[in-house]
Amino acid sequence: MFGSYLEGDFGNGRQASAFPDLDRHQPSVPERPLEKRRKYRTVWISDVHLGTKGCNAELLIDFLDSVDSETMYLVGDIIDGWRLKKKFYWPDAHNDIVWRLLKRAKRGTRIVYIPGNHDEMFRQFTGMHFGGIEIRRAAFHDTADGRRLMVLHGDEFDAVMLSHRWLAFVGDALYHFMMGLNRWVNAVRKALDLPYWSLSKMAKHKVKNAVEFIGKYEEVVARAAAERGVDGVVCGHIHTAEHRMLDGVEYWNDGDWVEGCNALVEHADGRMEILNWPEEVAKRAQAEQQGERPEVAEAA
Ligand SMILES: [Mn+2]
Repeated sequence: MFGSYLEGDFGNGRQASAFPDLDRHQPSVPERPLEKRRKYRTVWISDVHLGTKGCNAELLIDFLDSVDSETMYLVGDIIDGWRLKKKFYWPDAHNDIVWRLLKRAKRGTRIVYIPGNHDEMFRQFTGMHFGGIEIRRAAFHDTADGRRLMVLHGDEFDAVMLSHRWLAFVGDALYHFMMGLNRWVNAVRKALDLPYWSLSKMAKHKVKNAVEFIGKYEEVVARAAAERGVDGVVCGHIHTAEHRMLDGVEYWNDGDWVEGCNALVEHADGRMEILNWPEEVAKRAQAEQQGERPEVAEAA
């Protein structure tokens, strides 16, 4: 009866086709078939920054359509609330990603979402479930070979690294604000007959120390993991995919989907690997060019 109402003539010459398609549930980029996906035990991704132009949605969609896992950790900064608050930006591709994550949870993948600092608005939902997705402040993951890993976004350590805290803001609007402040500071200095002093130049000089900063960050995170008595730690936040052993503690960073486009995966036997998705796409294209059937390549 309801169906005939939707499909019927409204009596005013308007056909029901003008009615929105209430059954539409497909993403704008159609999902690729499930059978050809690589299977992993666990997948970790973070720093996707949905809601910003920086997010590499196309590559992430390709990744999600190529890979499946029993468990998936979303290690923070998935949605960039900071930028969205300033300027609303939400292309269809970003819905396609959310659609794929919800669909994956529905199909049975255990998804644990650990909000980061850019999506800290979701931290208030810690302990709750959303479309089958568990929201946690941090998690402990047991690998197939019996290692225990602490999983967290990693902004927790910004406070420990106070002297470098400004780095969290570089590349963001605050950097521009800082340059504005620079002009203001110098107007005051000029009025006081003091020489020009460049705040942004100092910041740029500090960027050169980024390598040193990253190294120090990794040590701080690994030390915190050691104090917790775990075998290792998985985090994101600094947009630098990495695997290091620090005083017997494994440090893993799953990178980001803004520049690097990396994911961390665990194979069935517990072996872990950082995937660089642009490289994986290039390898796939090369294999296709050589006329290899992907099924054959997979079986090899
Ligand atoms: Mn972050």
